[in-house]
Amino acid sequence: MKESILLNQKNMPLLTKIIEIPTYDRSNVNTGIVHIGIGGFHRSHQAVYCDSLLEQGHDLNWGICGVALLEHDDKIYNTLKTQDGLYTLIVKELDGSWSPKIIGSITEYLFAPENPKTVIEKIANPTTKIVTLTITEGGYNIDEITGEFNLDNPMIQHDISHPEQPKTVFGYLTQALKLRKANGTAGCAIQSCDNVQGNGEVMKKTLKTYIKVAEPSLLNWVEDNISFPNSMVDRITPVTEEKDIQKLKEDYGIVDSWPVTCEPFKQWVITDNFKAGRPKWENLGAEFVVDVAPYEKMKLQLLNAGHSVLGILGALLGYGTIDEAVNDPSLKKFLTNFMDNEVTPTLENLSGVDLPSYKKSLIDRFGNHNIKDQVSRICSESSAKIPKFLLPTLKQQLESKGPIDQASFVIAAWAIYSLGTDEQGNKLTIIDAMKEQLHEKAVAAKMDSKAFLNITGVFGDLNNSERFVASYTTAYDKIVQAGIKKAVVALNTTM
Ligand code: CS2
Repeated sequence: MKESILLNQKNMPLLTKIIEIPTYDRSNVNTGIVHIGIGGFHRSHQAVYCDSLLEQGHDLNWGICGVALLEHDDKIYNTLKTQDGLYTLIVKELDGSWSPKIIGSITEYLFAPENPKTVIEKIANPTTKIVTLTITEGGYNIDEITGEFNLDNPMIQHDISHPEQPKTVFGYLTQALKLRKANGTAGCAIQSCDNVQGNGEVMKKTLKTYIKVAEPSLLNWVEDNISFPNSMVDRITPVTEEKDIQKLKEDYGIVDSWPVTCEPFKQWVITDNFKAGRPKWENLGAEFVVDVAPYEKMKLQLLNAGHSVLGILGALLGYGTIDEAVNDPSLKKFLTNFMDNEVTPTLENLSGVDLPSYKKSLIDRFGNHNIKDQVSRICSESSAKIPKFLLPTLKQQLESKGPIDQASFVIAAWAIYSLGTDEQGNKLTIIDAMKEQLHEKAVAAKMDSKAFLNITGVFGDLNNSERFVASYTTAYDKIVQAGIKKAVVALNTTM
C-alpha cells in the first residue's frame, strides 16, 4: 500500500510524480462559467473540456464555478470544498487499464441552499459569460400531458412567492438575470447540457414561461440579451463505486472521496450562439454546428433509449450491469432490431454521420466490461427518461404507421419491472420520483394490463392509440405467460 495523500491544492506537488495534474496556475484562472448541477456527468464531460483548454494556456478566463443546487447535493459540495475543487477523472480504457488525471477546472463551488444570494450574485457577475446546466431530464418541469411548463409544481410556486430564497433553477436564473439587468450588465448564454431534445429551446421556453408569471417586466430583456445554445452531450459515466475509491488509494495513494469514472469516448455537438463569447472548445474536439437537432435525436433515441432497453429488460433478467445485459445474445439482438427497425427510419439530416458505424459503436461501448455501468443507474428516473428517449420513436412510428412492437414491449416490461422484483424474485432498487404511482399502476396492471398506461404524466394520451394498446397488451401477456427471456426471443424471431 502506498503512502496516502489527501487530494487538495496544497498537496499537488506531492502528486506530480504519481499522476497527471493541472500544469496551469489555478490561482490565475477566472470564472467565466457558472455550472448548475455538478454531478458525475459534468465532471466527466464539460469540466474536462475546460480543464484541457486551460492546459493549452491561451485563455484562463473559462474556469468553472460549480453550484450544488439541491439540499441533497451537500455531499458533492463538501467534497469539492475539502479538495479545493480538485477531483480525479478515471478513464476506464477498453483494455481494462486506468488513465487517471486530476482535473482542476472547477475553481469555485457554491452550495445554493446555504447561500442563495451568493449564487444569484455569481450568475449576475459581469465575468460570468455562460451558465451551463445539468439539471436532469425531469428538471425542466414539463407536463407530459400539455407539453407545457408545470406552473403548479409546489417548488415553482414557492419560488414565485419567495423570489429571494429560490429553490429551483428557474427561480435562481430569474433573480440573477433581474440583477444583471438592474446593474446594466450585458447578457450571457444559458446552455443546457441535459439529454433533452432541443435542450436549449426547451430551456428558453420553460424559463420564459416562468418569468412571464414571476417577473414579467424582465421578459423583453431576456429575449434581447440571453441566448440558449442547444447541445448534444455524450460520455457514459457510471456511478462511482467504493471499490474505485479504494483502488485509487491503494494503487496510487490518492485519497479522493469522490473521483469520477467514465468511458474513453466523449462527444459534444453545440450550436454556436453564445451571447457573450465562449471557450474554444473546438480545440478539444467539440463540434459547432448550425443545427444540433438531428444529432441530439440520434443520440437520445439510439444511445439513451438503447440504455433504457437494456436496463429494463436486463433488470428483469437479473443483470446488474449494462455490459452483462448487452452481451446476452437475445438482448443484443433485441436492441439491434429496435435500433434498425424502429429508430433508424425516424432519423434524418445526419450529414457526415455513418449511422451503421454509430450503432455498432454503441453496442461496443455498452459492452465494455471495464465500465460496469449500473443497470440501477440506467433505470433510475425512468419516468422522466422514457418520455424523452423512447416515446418519441413510438409516437413517430405510430404516425407513419411503422413498426412499434419493440418499443411497446419495453413499456410492457417496464410495467412488470415497476412491481419491484426481477424474475427470480429478487428485489429491484427502484429510484424514481414517480415510484409510488408506478408501483400502484403496475399492481393494477396485473388485473388489467392497460392500467399502467393511465399514468398520463408519462404517457400523455398514448392510451388512446388502439394500435399501441394492442401491441403493448400482446407484449405484456407474452412476458407474463412465457417469462421475459422467451418473450424476447419470440419477438426477435418475428423480425
Ligand atoms: C443514460 C445516460 O441516464 C441514462 O439513462 O442513458 O446517462 C447516458 O449514459 C449518457 O447520456 C451518455 O452520454
